[in-house]
Amino acid sequence: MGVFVASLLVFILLIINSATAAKVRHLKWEVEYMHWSPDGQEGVVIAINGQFPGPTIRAQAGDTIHLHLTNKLHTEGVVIHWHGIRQIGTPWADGTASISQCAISPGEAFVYRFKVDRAGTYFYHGHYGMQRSAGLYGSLIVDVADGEKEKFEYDGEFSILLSDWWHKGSREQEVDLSSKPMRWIGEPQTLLINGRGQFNCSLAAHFSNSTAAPCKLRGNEQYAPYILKVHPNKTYRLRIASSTALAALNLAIGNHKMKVVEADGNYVKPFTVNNIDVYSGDSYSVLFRTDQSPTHNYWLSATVRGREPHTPPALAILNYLPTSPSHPPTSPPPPSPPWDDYPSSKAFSHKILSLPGSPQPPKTPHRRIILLNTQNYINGYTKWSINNISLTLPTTPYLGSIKYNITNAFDAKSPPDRAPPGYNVMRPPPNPNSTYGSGVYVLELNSTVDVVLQNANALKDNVSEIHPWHLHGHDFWVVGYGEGEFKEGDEAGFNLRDPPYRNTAVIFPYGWTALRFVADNPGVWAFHCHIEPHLHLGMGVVFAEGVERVRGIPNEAIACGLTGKMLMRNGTS
Ligand SMILES: [Cu+2]
Repeated sequence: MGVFVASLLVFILLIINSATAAKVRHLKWEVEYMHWSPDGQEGVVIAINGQFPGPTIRAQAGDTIHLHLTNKLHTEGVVIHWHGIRQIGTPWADGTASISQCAISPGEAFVYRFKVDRAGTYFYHGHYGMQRSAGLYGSLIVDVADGEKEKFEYDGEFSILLSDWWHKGSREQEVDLSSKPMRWIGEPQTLLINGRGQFNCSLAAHFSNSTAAPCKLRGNEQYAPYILKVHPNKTYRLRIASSTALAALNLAIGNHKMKVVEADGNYVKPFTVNNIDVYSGDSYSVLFRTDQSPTHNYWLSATVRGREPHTPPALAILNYLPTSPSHPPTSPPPPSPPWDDYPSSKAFSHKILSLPGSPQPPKTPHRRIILLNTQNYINGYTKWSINNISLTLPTTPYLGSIKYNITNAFDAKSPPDRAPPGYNVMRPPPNPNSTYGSGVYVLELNSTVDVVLQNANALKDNVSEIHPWHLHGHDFWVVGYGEGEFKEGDEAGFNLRDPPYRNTAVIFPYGWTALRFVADNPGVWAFHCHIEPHLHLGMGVVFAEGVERVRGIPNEAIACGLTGKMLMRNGTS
């Protein structure tokens, strides 16, 4: 009898377990340079397992990713950041060089082990130097757990990762940016959809009055367009993420409307648009209905936004089956708003609100940090600064130096919570000089923090750019946008009812954006402009909270700099 009850119990436990068991997904990656032709002109990309873009990671909410990464770049370190994954309890797996870990040395390996706790559309990318520009990125898609359902229905899905591509290599770009005077990288040669674009030829040459020659493609080229094969009268989910180094984009599907349903892994109140703005670091899901004539094909196009474009649109083809995909669309690529139509960009951002039932922001913050974004000079070098400090990352990762109380690893003084009073954000800086810094904003664990990102005029008169800011380790509520300078009292207008919950938010020229988040994830977290050359020139800050509570930092994550020496002294390395 006892044996029977016991085996019955085991049987029941097995059933319960198999129904809810989250899986561990084992992946083995090798990262190396490879010749590739993303746009018809051969260059080198950073590839993963011989693929560009890197392999798509697909998992279910609650799964653990166990990823063994070997760096085969030979002469440079590497790390990978899992963009949108909060790394709750695993801050050392966030993949930020100098912040969460040491760069993985050539020839060495590192295991990224972390939980994907929430369904959504994410991506991953290099977070060391300018390796994202070199093509180190891929998609990360988390489906709902078994037995769970999405809050919208669809018959099929596609995933597109947007990026921008330069013919000059990222190492040379890095030297250009760090030179005196700075040599700006300029606009990208090509925009890529899933790593594919066309330089020097156009798929839509027969529509435009440009001189671009028509592309002569067989379809198997590395730069042949991505094709979305659809059946008529169905609803499709299109997952969109942008890992561009620079370009803000606007995406449209000819003759088709899109219903926005997800942003950065969170549900939003659905709304329908003809085109969607996608900033670097953003991810979205949209639904579209294949309700157009099935004997035609249509364009999916991405165009540059917010900077005067010198780059042709990226094109993919929406192919209605059984029509042949080589049958060119009969209408021109969909129109997009002019690059400097900021009112329409703002209107789009303001439409993004959380779905009822989403996490709600605390009603009042414990602390407000105002981050003034300025362009500056330091000894003649062009930099970006936050409250007059241009971020320079230390050699010892903060996570280790803070956890083990190692002094002198970074600036002991915390950066200021606001810029000097009286700064005129509408004019170039009166004193353009700035300083380097590596200080940390130490946040009280579980406190509610408001961050106001304040845009300003750059060094040149009448120039203020869009900056998409991305927070690691948390989502934040985007509680407000405003024009000009943020003033005491503006918080009365914050949206605390249905603000979107996201990890990336944009500041518009001469404006401010207010975010609220709860510092509830012990670790050290980057918060920075997602434009890679801007971050490279110092446009970021570092937050830390509850680091004393962090347990289980793998030695390999901190075996460099002063923490490396500490491990050697302790005989643990
Ligand atoms: Cu920026």
